[in-house]
Amino acid sequence: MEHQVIQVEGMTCGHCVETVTKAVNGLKGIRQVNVDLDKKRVTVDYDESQVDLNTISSKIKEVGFEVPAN
Ligand SMILES: [Cu+2]
Repeated sequence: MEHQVIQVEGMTCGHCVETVTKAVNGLKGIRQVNVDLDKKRVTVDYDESQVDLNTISSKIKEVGFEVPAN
């Protein structure tokens, strides 16, 4: 199991949190998603044999948020 914290820009309210949570949860291999609106962080636990960080970041961008490259 992989544990990652992703910095996400553009989330402003509970609706954004829900959008990101649902989008990431919809990916195969995701075990847990937690969005911290104040810290602009998405914490995710996932099965690295089924999904990777790039796929998760792409999904977050797809639903309208920014994931600064690091
Ligand atoms: Cu919002």
